[in-house]
Amino acid sequence: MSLKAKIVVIGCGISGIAAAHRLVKAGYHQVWILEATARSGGRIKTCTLGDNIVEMGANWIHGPSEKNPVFCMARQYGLLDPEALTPENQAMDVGGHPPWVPNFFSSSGRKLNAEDIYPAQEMFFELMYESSEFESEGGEPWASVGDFVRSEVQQRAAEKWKDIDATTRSLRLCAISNMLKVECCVNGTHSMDQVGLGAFGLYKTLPGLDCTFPGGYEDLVQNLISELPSGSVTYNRPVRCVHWNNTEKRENPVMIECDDGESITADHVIVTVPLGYLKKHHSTLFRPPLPLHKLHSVQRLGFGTNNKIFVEFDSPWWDADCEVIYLVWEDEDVMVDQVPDVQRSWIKKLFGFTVLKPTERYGHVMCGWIAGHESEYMETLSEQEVTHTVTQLIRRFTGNPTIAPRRVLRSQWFHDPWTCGSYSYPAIGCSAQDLDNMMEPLPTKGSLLQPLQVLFAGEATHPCYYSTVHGAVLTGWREADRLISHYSSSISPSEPPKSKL
Ligand code: 6YU
Repeated sequence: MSLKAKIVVIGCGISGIAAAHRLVKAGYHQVWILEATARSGGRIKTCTLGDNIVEMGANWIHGPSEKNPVFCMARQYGLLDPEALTPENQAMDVGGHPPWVPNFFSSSGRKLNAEDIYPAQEMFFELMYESSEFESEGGEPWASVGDFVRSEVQQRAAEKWKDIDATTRSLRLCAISNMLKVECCVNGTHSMDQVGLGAFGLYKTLPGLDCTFPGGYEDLVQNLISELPSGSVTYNRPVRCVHWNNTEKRENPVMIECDDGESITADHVIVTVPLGYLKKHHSTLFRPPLPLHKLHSVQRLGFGTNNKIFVEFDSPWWDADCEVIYLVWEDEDVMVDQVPDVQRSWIKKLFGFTVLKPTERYGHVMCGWIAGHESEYMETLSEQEVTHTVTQLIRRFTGNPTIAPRRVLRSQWFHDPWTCGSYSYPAIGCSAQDLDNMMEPLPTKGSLLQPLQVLFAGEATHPCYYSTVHGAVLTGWREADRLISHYSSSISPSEPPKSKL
């Protein structure tokens, strides 16, 4: 009888799809997804640049190994290259920092000797590792990861690099600024000064060398959607308000009000909208409003912007084995990851480019990465302005005034009205409790009201894999399982009434 429960999922990103998929597989046949846009996938978004496939959102399977559900599904659907499937690839544990072959260029147009920079990289990785230890150790000597890094580099550099020449030493400090900008992209934050030192270690990595989907990340989405009954997803149907504890229609405790005026009743709703959207719209999205402790966690958790700028060339200007290009500004030896005048020099926040590999598949395409307010400003510029600024940047750093991109394409996640940024991070003042609060269903425990009216999934509700696709999938499954076990443990489940969407 419980299989007749009417369940509405808000959002057709991977967490919403995973939730619906799990429920349908368990035999629930009144499961519907309401999606604001005309497409499935949310922050998984595969596009094309000329003949090339490019990912505007999620790019890699982070930690492709047995415990990663994205890896397991992708393997099952036959979506991965053979190298990604090898036991060696799955066993590689790189702690979230893939060992890419770098090229370093400086703002005076020089290709730098990587050997000069490696000691700075080594020190920085050590500090990242140490930053992640405070969560389990308790206590935090500094409020943010940025503060900790700056203070420790100053001390350690004074000791370890005391015998090296001033120019190399200054260059290494400039390289640390570059690495902080990389971390801003990884963490999806404006500045590492906003990432809580004590909470940084909440994020956990999985073994496995990151891999991509040769046919595009959306292949995973399409495979899962094809296993849902047709008509399960309603597109272009933004939800305006979730009325829970809906006393007027007692048989269905939840009433979902859509932007187009349509109202849909349900026994349960699984909300998977991004944290950025929640931050902006929580006050109108829920009636009654979210309980204070949940609302405070929505406000405390960080949700920043990380954008990509894809650039295609006729021929490469980087080494054949190069996998990442770092751009080191020689005036940044004070270890900064924020640009003072965003409008004039937003491009200084772009840390560099990853090179799309293999070349036979992608041609000569690189992906520029830029986080924070500078990235949000970049979104407001025309594609021509972005192309012009990126071209000037590359010419300056290579010292080659003739380099010209063939095509440029950038993402605009901050101005996407249904996402409002890229992904979540543990901001200063956050703790594991905030992620617990995020995933807590409504009404909250102890209430005598009908349970599990509103459930919460989505990347920002995972206790340790937030900001990832695998984290999002696991939260969708978690909330589906919560409902499945609720009904299977009920002694006499009440049959929800028949109703049509
Ligand atoms: C990963 C990666 N990756 C790059 C960039 C981005 C992200 N991620 P969705 O938003 O997908 O779905 C919600 C839906 O709801 C959506 O369709 C909306 O339209 C809809 N909606 C909203 N409002 C609505 C309403 N009112 N009514 C109806 N519908 C509504 N993850 O694993 N590998 O390489 C990257 C990357 C540029 C933007 C990523 C990556 C993040 C994932 O994309 C993201 O988590 C999931 O897709 C989210 O799915 P969802 O279902 O929750 O929401 C220490 C420490 C370090 C911490 N970080 C380290 C990890 C770094 C993460 N790295 C990311 C890097 C890249 C490159």
